[in-house]
Amino acid sequence: MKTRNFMAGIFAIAFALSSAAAIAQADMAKGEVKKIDESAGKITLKHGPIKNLDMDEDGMTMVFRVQDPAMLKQVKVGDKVQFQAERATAGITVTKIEKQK
Ligand SMILES: [Cu+2]
Repeated sequence: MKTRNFMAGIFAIAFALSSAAAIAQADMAKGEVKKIDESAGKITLKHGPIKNLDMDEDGMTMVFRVQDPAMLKQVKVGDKVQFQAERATAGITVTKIEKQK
C-alpha cells in the first residue's frame, strides 16, 4: 500500500512537471527588443514563432502593448528576451517578459 501511494505520488509529480514544462514551452516566445516606448506602454520586438497566437514565422518585427508599464524597465533595446503574449481587445499584449538566459 505504501509503495503504491509512493508510485502514485511519483506519477503525479512527473505529470505536473511535464505539463508545466509543456505549457511554458508553448507559451514562451523568443525575441529581441528593437524599441521601447514607455509613454505609450509599447515595445517593439523582433520575434520567433508565437504558437498561441498562430504566428509561425521567424524574424517578424511588430509592436506589442505591455500589460504593465513596469515590464518596460526590465529590458532594454538590444536585449534577447523570452516573452508571453496574448490577443486582447486592445491588441496583442505582452503579459510576461524576461531576459533570455
Ligand atoms: Cu508577429
